[in-house]
Amino acid sequence: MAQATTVFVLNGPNLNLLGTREPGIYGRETLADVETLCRKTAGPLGLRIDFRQTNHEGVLVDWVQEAAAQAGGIVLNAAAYTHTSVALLDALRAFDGPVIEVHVSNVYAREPFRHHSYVSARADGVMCGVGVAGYALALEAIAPMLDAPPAGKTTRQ
Ligand code: CA2
Repeated sequence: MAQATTVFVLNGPNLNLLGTREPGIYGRETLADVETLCRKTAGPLGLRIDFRQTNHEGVLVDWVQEAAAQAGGIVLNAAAYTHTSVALLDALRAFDGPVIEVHVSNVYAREPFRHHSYVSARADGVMCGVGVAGYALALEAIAPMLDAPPAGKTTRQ
């Protein structure tokens, strides 16, 4: 049985390197800092978070399927799989709860291949280009969606 107040915070490939390289694009915070931020943000919102990172596409798919049984919502930074993975989109389409897509960098100010997101086709909202604060904002956005459908929507497509 899915726990409505549990949110899976899922991170894709190379995000384990956050804070170690390319600070001009991704800042200096590490993924451990992001997890701490998420936990601090989730507490007052009454959310329990399950924070994970993988470098493997199929593992992300497995986790989205697991979320269907265990979580009310998903905050997802799919990293490079954002721009390539139909498999991830298909998995997200089988998930009934709210999904917020996060990107640390402003992907629209970067290379053209980062301008398309498969995840966005299913996401209820997108946080992009505000640094790791986007994770906290995503949790604030998803909290009220866990009890009610997203504004303007009666059913998900
Ligand atoms: O801006 C984001 O959060 C991205 O999802 C990060 C991905 C990138 O492929 C997306 O286009 C945008 C890359 C994550 C890799 O992060 C690194 C951090 C430090 C050093 C190397 C990679």
